[in-house]
Amino acid sequence: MIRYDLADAVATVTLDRPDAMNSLTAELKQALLEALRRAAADRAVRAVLLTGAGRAFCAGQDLREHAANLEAGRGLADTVRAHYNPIVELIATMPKPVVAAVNGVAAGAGASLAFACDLRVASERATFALAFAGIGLAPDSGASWTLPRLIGRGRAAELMLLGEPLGAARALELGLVTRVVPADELLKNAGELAARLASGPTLAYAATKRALAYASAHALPDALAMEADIQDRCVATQDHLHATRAFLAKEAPTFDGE
Ligand code: T3D
Repeated sequence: MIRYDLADAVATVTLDRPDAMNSLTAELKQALLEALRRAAADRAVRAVLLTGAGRAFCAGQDLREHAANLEAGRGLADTVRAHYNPIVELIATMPKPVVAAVNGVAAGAGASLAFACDLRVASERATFALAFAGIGLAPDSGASWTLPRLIGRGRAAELMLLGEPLGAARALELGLVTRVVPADELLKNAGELAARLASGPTLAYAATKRALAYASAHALPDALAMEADIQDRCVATQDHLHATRAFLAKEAPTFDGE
């Protein structure tokens, strides 16, 4: 259900349930959470790539399992709190960059997973569908937090209320994705981007994620104070010292992530 591959300091986590468009059962969500925890904790991993097998990135909640829960009177079976929330929080806060390689449709919570990542590379075949309202639900898995921050409240409200799918080209226009590439080049392209990040200043990237998250919910004086604290830590890293020396020596910097 989940494939986990580590190469060149990049952990590639693949949702691998293509017959059901990588829709999320409780078992798959638990496996995804464990794979992400493994990647977050492993110092050998300096970037993460999240993608889907087959023609979908992720079709969101498995609606067959969901229907069975409804019929049995279990409602959501606590999956939002037990699975979706910790998955999204971990993607957003793990101290290393996470890149989504969006290979096909990303619907409902599948779209939310992509939005939680730091960067999104989309195949020309990718679509994003805020499918929640279509089945009488509100956005979850962080979409109400991430999407307005990515494309603005007005656009986010339109996508969420109307639920119409958004193609890759339009997603690029809106700034929802970093780049759009031919389908057969997606993994190579997104993999190269993840590898580039994995050879960068990992601690500074972690600090950048923290600063962005903090600043999005605080006033300027607080954000300035946080930047000062964060910079105190970055300035003490080996990567900063070596990169500064490399600049003065007119050499390309190399970063060890320390
Ligand atoms: O716990 C909770 O439930 C709360 C949390 C909710 C979070 C959410 O994610 S809510 C949103 C859930 N997702 C959706 O509403 C999307 C449902 N799927 C679709 O709208 C369409 O399938 C797609 C737009 C994703 C793709 O359309 P298309 O025409 O390319 O493919 P298809 O023929 O509809 O689907 C192919 C197969 O995948 C099909 O199975 P079959 O008939 O060949 O055996 C279809 O049933 C299956 N599939 C697609 N999405 C899901 C799914 N099976 C289970 N759950 C799905 N979400």
